[in-house]
Amino acid sequence: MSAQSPSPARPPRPSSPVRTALRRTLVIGAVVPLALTTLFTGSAFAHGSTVDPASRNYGCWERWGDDFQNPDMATEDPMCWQAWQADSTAMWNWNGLYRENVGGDHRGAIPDGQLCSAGRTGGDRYAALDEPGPWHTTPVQNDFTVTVHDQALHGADYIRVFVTEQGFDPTTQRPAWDDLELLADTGTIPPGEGSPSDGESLNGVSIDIDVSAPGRTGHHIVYMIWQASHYDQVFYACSDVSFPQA
Ligand SMILES: [Cu+2]
Repeated sequence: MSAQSPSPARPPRPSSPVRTALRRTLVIGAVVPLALTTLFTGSAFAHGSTVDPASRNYGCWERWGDDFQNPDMATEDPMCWQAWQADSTAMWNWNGLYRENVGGDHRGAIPDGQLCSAGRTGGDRYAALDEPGPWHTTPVQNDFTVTVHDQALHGADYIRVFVTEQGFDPTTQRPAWDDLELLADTGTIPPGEGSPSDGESLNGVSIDIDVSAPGRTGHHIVYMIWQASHYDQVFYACSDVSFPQA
């Protein structure tokens, strides 16, 4: 795929198993003031995550951030409840689930069973995100779009999207690397590329990545690795989705 193409149209799907089409939207008039705003509001901790389908901690923050002590959460959204009880800062810092200086060796840096917390980055802060259980799922089709939000216009060396293999059960299993199938790899994304997002906390750019995950039904995990390009800083995210039943 051409990295230079300004066209927002989706290119035809290649026959390669890695089927991805990164939709690029350059909004020249909007990106520059947005970049300045980001720089001058001191958002030193602005990073990002997968916002659609929502990552575990972004979703818990989005659904419950303004009502996180509501006991109804324990029955309505029990995995978020246990995450909030374990460490609320995992939600307040939904955009900060990253590791640094991984040198591209994600497998070496993150043990099996700890993918959702990026190998318990930050100590125990994100550990509850590794817990298997009935996480809230976002319904998707087998062809769907993953939206990653880049708050500080870091850009990317690449964003990779994986989906668990059919047969994996997020309600009882913690994902291991061998449970994942790589389904999209964007290559380089220049800083600021993407589209502005609505929402007070989504003040950077959103990057859409088309993914095709044939053969899946029911609850799965979408795993995202975003290798930011300003520094060796890598963001990881587990998002729970439900594919149509066959
Ligand atoms: Cu950052």
